[in-house]
Amino acid sequence: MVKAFLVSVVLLLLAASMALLLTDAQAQNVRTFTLYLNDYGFNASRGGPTLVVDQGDVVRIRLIGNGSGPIVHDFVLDANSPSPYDVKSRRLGRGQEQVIEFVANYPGEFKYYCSVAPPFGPSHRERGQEATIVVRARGGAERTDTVTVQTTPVVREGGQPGPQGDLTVPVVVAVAAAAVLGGAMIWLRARRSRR
Ligand SMILES: [Cu+2]
Repeated sequence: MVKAFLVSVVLLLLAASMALLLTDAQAQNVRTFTLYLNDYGFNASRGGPTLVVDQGDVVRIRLIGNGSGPIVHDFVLDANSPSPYDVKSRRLGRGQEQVIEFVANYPGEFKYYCSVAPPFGPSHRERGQEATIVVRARGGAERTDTVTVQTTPVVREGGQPGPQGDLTVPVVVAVAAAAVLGGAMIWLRARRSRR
């Protein structure tokens, strides 16, 4: 009986520590921004806000197409910025949305811009559709892992953005439930064998 109780306690502690580990792995900051893709700026008719994040942050940007008529815009942070990043959204028309996400692994100050350029006349960037992202360096070794870019599907106006892929709560609940169930089974078996 006492043994069974101890086993359940150990299992519960195990579940708790796993939960802590999971939380720690996700302690990475998520920085969320919303940018309206206007003609010819971000949240503005020229230029855009300076996005400030810390190295290692997850940068999550909700992009909302807001061009006039058939004009589309995008969000690009790549070699042409210039930068070590390779982030490129879809080209969004008015009312279309996309959430892009990447890890700000490289510190520095870079330009993000719209890469749309009509067959003639100035490109959107030449019209002023660019702004600055600052990635403040964190102490310690510089990270050089590959930048990961995740994007949700384009959602039409009035639609709902795709579900966020945060599994912390379901995983913790599942592990805790398994521990409790395991403990109960061991306890039941111990009780039965005593009879
Ligand atoms: Cu544009």
